[in-house]
Amino acid sequence: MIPSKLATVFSFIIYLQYSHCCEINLDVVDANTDVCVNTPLNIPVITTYGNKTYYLEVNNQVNWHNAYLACKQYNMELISIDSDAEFDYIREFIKSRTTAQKFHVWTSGNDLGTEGEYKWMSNGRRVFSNRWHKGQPDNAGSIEDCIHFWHVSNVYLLNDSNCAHNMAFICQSIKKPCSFQ
Ligand SMILES: [Ca+2]
Ligand SMILES: [Ca+2]
Repeated sequence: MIPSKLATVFSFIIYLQYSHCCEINLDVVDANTDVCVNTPLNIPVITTYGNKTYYLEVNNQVNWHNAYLACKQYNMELISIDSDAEFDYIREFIKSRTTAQKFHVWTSGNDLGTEGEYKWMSNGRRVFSNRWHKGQPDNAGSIEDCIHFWHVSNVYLLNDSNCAHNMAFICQSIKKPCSFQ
């Protein structure tokens, strides 16, 4: 009888452990399968191009690593640019949202893995672009590893810069903003 009672107690303990486990797991699954993007929508900084939705953060300027993490918190990715046409669209979008001089914007492009091999962090693809500022990328001071929209004389083109600098940033997603659904 005693072993039987012990078995009952152990069964109950196992039940409690599994029921606790599974409830938590379901919550995690729900969080990861959101069908829309929860970006801060109190300012009109969202646009779409092709199947992508973009969020431009203009008020919170941060270093490249924190820009990457901030996009993750919105269930998005720091922007990758698949074509010069996409670059031109985003450049005009940035220009339409700010007249500030020297307004620089982080992308996910970087050569942090291997110096001189520029890749988009969000999809691992190599950076092929005709939209570099003249003489860029130059790895100036041997400390420039992150790519941004560089605003010089009202022209936005790409530049590699020190990842520690604080800038605006753009997140992207193939999901729609929740408020648009
Ligand atoms: Ca570099
Ligand atoms: Ca540079």
